[in-house]
Amino acid sequence: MIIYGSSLSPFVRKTGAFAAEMGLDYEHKPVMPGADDPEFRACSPFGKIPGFRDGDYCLGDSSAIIHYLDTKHPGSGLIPADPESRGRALWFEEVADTVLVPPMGAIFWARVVSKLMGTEGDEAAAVTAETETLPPVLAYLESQLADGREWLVGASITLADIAIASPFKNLEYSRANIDWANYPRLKAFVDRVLARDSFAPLLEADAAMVGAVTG
Ligand SMILES: N[C@@H](CCC(=O)N[C@@H](CS)C(=O)NCC(=O)O)C(=O)O
Repeated sequence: MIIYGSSLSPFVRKTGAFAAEMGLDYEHKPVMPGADDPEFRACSPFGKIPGFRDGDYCLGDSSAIIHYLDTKHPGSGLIPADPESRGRALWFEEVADTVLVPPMGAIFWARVVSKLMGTEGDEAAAVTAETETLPPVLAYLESQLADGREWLVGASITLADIAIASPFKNLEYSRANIDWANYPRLKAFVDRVLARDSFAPLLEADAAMVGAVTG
């Protein structure tokens, strides 16, 4: 099983951590988005990361990969079976992919990716994301943890936790200006999820790249 893509991508991180939480071994092949490596493009025709290969079977989207793995290896509980919990887990994955990642991406591109690429970052877009787009998302997530729960859905880790925590690593790398005093439960939650062994290999792969730009 191969996951293609830069470890810096929150979508690659989500996919790798999900596979690892399932107890599955995978090989990580670092590939930049849009790379024309034919092996990667056979799995991700539009060049998005992650790409994925399981033998001759290929996929090019994190959610599709995760649902494939969950169906092929049932019983992990990472995507709960009961309808309400399942709906909530998928809801949080969608919030991560479509609501949290866009402002995170603006900040990460301006402060990290642009430096890696030697281009001018759009700092104004980063500040707008930091001050306008991101705070309501953080407030919503804090509210979802307000009853002191450990996990976003149910009594054990699910896709919801993996998906929501993943982009926060990019915000950390970007040294995003977040007043964590306003979001104490979210801060503890993110730290707890990202410290799991399932995230470790891809976070180790980040270190050299991120260290080069953030010191
Ligand atoms: N819906 C896709 C989104 C993947 C995605 O947008 N990845 C970014 C990197 S974080 C990418 O490949 N961007 C390049 C592009 O959109 O061409 C997924 O969940 O895998």
